[in-house]
Amino acid sequence: MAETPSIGPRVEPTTPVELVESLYARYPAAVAIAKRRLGRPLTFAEKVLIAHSDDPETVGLERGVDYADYRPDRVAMQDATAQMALLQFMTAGLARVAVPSTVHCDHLIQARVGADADLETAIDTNAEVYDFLRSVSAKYGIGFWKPGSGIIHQVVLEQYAFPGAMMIGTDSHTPNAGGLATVAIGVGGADAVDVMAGWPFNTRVPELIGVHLTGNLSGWAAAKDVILKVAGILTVKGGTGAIVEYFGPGAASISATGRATICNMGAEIGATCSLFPYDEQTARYLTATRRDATAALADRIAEHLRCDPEVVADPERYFDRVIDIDLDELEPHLVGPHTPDLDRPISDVKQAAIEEGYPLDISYALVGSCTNSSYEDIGRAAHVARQAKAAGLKVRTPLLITPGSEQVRATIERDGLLEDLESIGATVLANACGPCIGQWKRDDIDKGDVNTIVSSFNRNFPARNDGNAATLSFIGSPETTVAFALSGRLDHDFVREPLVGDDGTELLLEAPTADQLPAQGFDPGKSGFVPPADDGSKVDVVVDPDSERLELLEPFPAWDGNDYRGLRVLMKAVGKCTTDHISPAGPWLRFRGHLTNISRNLFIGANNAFALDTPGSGVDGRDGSVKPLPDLAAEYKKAGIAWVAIGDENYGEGSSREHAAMEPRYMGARAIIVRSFARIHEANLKKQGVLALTFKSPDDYERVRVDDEIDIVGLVDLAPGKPVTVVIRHSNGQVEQIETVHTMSEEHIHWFRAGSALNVLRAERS
Ligand code: MIC
Ligand code: SF4
Repeated sequence: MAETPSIGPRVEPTTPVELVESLYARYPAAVAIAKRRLGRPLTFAEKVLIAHSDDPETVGLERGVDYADYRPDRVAMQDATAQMALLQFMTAGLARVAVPSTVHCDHLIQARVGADADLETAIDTNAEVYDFLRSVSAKYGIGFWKPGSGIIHQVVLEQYAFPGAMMIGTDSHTPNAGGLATVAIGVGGADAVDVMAGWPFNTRVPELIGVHLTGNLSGWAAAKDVILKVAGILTVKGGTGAIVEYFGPGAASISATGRATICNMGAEIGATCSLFPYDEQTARYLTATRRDATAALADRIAEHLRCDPEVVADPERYFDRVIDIDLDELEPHLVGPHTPDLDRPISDVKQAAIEEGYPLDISYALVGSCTNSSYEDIGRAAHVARQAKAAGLKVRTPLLITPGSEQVRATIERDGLLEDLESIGATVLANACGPCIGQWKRDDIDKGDVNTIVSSFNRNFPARNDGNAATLSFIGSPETTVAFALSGRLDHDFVREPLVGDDGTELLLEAPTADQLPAQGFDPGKSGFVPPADDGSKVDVVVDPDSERLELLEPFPAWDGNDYRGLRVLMKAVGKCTTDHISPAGPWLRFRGHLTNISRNLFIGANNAFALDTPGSGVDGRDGSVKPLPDLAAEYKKAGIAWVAIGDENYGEGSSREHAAMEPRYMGARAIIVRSFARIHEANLKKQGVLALTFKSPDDYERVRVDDEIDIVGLVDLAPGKPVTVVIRHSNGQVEQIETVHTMSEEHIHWFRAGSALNVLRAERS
């Protein structure tokens, strides 16, 4: 492993051009080696991966099989995940981070009245956490972006991403930077800690899904509709373990920020990341964001920043799967409720809403989030607003707008776009995640009220935005969202039917148009960047032992060398069990730096097969009593009873939050056994020393009963590719033996034995 750097990497508010140059210098040789080894042309993703491999001559190349070590160019963390990541980093005993890293304050700002007041309140209520993040960043050589500077993925796109780069980020929507031709992968904090400590990023070589774009985006169809359509085709697990690469002539009609929307929401299909090639659109965006020097460098190696021509000519030969999308035929879409892959063209929404009994009145419309808050997005939304204003119409549904970054906010304000939206009744919120992550103080409904909301966000899992599982959340583009806000009705097809004002005025909206980039250039607004201290050793990081929001971490115990015997089944999830079910956000974001306190939310959103009437509750295997799952886990823990949790398909879908893995670990889980896992969550469990097992035969899920005791045996012989035997002891004395499989490499098994990956890092440092 790398020695502790005495001088850390340069951390600035943008990527230094020398870093781009030194990476590009590696490309020609690395690409040539991969071509020689594989004996064929390469896709763009393959070029980025090989250029970042630890050793191009020996790195594993077999997709979906080999594990490989990569050296990302940077690490980005947002405030809700950075706390746990940095609490772990602090225990590693390093002086500074080894790779350029930044922290972005965006998740903890609650939307309540409007931008300025909400930001002030956030700075006040989160002072302890912001102070912690600021001082840890200063100490360890990490750049700090203050609250109000914007959502992590927008800031990364505007400042740091560049063509051919590779980065990791502690947030599942990190792939947003794929819009700027960056391989950007969402990870848990423990993965970020490894890279910041100078270790490589180890992951399985991704499979490759190609999306061939033809035609041109036009009319109401927006970039968002491309990914909504792809989500409908691939479903929420269809991208698992794969990079989705977009190519073909249609890409040229999609702006860099539109591409970022598409790549961002690739998280919703489970993709490792998504990627667009470098071209004029990318160069234009780089220039508009004051990075023309980077564009000039990229031009010089442009052939390496896209697929080889043979791949474009015959994609079926080189991708594991190819999807064709003709943009000329794309309609605006709406997805939901409850899952981002329930996809319908707008023309079908009316009938579906009536048939399914969705409430037809829309209670709120929300524009923004990291996926859709660019200059172009707001411009298209504002064009719809201008048409309504000219006809004297206002929104029938309250409309909230969250700009993605301070730069976008300042620019849309200067260019009058905010005013357009405000003139039809919109409220502008702080540059932050806000309602997207449940930081939304909503007073118009009671818990349990069934109601419909429409947003331009990316996730719509139950209870995500407002903590109310009965809210039906639908997702479309920003312009679609504004059009729905104007009619206030889910059964209004705004493409074909006119809006009708209170006085009978009719307005058939024209399809929106807007500039992709501001004609007068971006107004950078107030800079929110704080550089790290020159000498971090002088900076003290204080964690108050009585704090309810921050807690120093104790290492998890190492494996004791014995098989697991007599484990209880804490719960068996039925259907979707996302990270929002395992460890919800919203009010719980408060405790993201305090493992003991946040563990009180463990599984409170889960639908447990043994107690289906009350989500979040479980049955005590000892006496059959029903209680909240966090209480049951705490009682088992107190009694020294270890347990397993059982999951269905795509278990752990959604967020990168490692709390969803650390909490079970802390509360006594030894294994999570599922029909299938989402990628980041499975990696997080392995990092924290929990066995992540998959039923070899998915039907074995049915065998597990409420009062079973479970043994997991043969653990001394745990080996890559070798099934693990699970013995199920039913209370009637019957015993069943089943096989489970896992994706653990030698290294992952080492983590399991040591108790966690962090324990291995600590041991190597000492
Ligand atoms: C999300 O969109 O779910 C989040 C909140 O951004 C998460 C990160 C978190 O839970 O802090 C993500 O996507 O990884
Ligand atoms: Fe923030 Fe929402 Fe984006 Fe997650 S999806 S980073 S919560 S805006």
